[in-house]
Order: sequence, then structure tokens, then C-alpha cells
Amino acid sequence: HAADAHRTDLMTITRFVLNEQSKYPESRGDFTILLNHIVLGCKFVCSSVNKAGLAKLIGLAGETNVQGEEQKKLDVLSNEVFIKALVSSGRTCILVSEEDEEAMFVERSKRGRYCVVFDPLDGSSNIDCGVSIGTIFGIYMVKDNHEPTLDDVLQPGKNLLAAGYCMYGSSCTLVLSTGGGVNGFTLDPSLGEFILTHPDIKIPKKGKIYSVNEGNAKNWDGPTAKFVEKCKFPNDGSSSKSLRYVGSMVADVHRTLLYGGIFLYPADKKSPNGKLRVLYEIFPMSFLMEQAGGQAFTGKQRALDLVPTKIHERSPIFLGSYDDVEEIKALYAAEGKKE
Ligand code: P6P
Repeated sequence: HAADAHRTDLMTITRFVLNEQSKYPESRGDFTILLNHIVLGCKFVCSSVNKAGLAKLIGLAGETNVQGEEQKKLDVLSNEVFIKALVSSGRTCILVSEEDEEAMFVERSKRGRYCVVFDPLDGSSNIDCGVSIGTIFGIYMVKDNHEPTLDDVLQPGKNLLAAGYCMYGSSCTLVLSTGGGVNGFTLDPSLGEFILTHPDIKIPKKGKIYSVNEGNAKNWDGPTAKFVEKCKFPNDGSSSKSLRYVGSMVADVHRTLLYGGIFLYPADKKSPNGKLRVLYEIFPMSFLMEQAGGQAFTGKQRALDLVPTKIHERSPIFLGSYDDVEEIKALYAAEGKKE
């Protein structure tokens, strides 16, 4: 019986990844080992986030990160946990973290073939009020077996081998793609295992939700302003879209992936490249959106085609349901023709 099978034939993330990897007979299991270490990091952060209120982990750690933001203790802790987990996997050679100004080159004796870009605790300004936060990660293969350099991480998002996020909310949900679609796993704390709960996620072709910080409206450019206006006052007789904006990228993207709609962090006069970071926010989320049948656009090009030149580079981003992103692309194309 299906129900029994579910109860007794638990599809854990480890089993799932092993099944995936068995499609590549030549694979030596390195990727599976790497993913298992990322999963371990997520489990640790999940338990720390859940205990934060009790363990007094909340509150400023006093240091500030490259973004000049006050680092909260959970940021510092999460970053250390992921770095230690990734290095101890023995499968990585370069790590780029939102929390560290410079890329980390793993010592030779522990080096592997993968480069991991990650935001260990995105949305951390929401920690104190209990809003969902998350870890975002992307995995590249080094370009060649020579001495690793920054070029091995300054690759376009289309070269990603895998990407995912772990959302620490009412439940701990890990959403992952290794290039063959998107799957969601929920942590069963009694087992300490991530169980497959959202197989083969596909984003609705069109959505009824738009997700943007309306507080920046006075600084938006023409196409963004026109798009948001159409969401609120459609001129084709359709009903207005709903606005849903958490202010924590993992929460906003997870809702967009499951319910459909569009998430946008556009450029504005204050920040011409928008706010979100290319390597460890935009690329992983864009990779997932495309794998789920949606798309991701920077205002100028397909997000995954962008070639970053700096590890903390920013870009505007419009991602979500295929048809909704098409609309904003048409508005930018029309603007381009005028210039
Ligand atoms: P704003 C959180 O600080 C974050 O990096 C993302 O998680 C989130 O989508 C964005 O910034 C929110 O930015 O300017 O709307 O507060």
C-alpha cells in the first residue's frame, strides 16, 4: 500500500542523492559526500535557530560583516558551521561566503574538486522576530586541475552543478536541484533525517502574487514601475495580484516556487545593481526556478548567463512563473527600443 510504503520506505535526502548519482556510473560518490556535509550543516543551523530564543544566541555579536551590517551571533555560528562542514568533507577547494570578504582556499591536504558559494543565514535581520530565514548554496566544479583561482568561482550561474536552500521556519525544509528537476525535503526531527515531501516541484506557469519592497517605489525605473502598476491596476480586465513580501529571500522565493507569481528586487536610483548578491543569492535561486519550469531575468539578460567579476557582486533580479517574468522582459525590451 502506498501509505505503508511511505511509512516504511523512507526516501531520505541521502538515499535520493545516491539514486541520482547512480545515473552517473563513473561518479566516485564525491558529490554525495559533499551534499551530506551541507545537509549536516543545515541540521545544525536548524537546531541552533530553533534554540536561539532560549540559548540567548540572539543579539549582536558586536562584529560587522563585509556588508557593514551588525553580525548576529547566529550569523557567525552558521558561517563557522558551514565552513567546517565543507572543509571536513575533503571535497571542496574554494568557498565563498556572504559573511567573508575574501574567498577561502582550502588547504591542499583537504582539497577536492568542488567550489561552494553560500549565504549561511540569509535574512538574518529577521532572526529576532521569528520570521523564516535560510541558508542558500550553489556548487560548481573547478574549471581544471591546476591551482584553484578566483576564476573557478567567477563562473556564470548556468555552470552550476547543483543549488539549493534550507528554510528554517515552522518546519525545516531543504529544496535542492542537481540539474534534473527540483525536490523538497522536510526534516523529521525524531529521525534527524530530511524526508522527500515535495517530489518534482514545478512552479505554476502564471501566478497571482507579486513580491517586492514597495517602499523603494520612488526609486524604480520605468519598466519596473509599469509592471507593478499593472499588478495593481490590470488593464486587461484580469483581477489585481496580491502583494506578499516577507523581506527574507528564502521565504519569498519558497512561496513563489510553490504558489507561483514573481519575486523582484529591481535596480533603483540608490542602488543601480539592486541589493541581492549574484553568486550566493541570485544564481542558486535562478537555477532552481529554471529547473522548476520558471525563469529568472536581471532586467538585461537571463540571470544564469551573467558572468560575475567580483564575488560579492550585486544584480537586479526578477524571478518566478514563466509568464510573469515574460511580461517584465517585454517591458524592458520595449524600453530598450526607445533608447
Ligand atoms: P529589503 C535580507 O536582508 C535580504 O538579503 C534578503 O533575504 C531579502 O530578500 C532582502 O534582503 C530584503 O531587502 O531592502 O527589502 O529589506
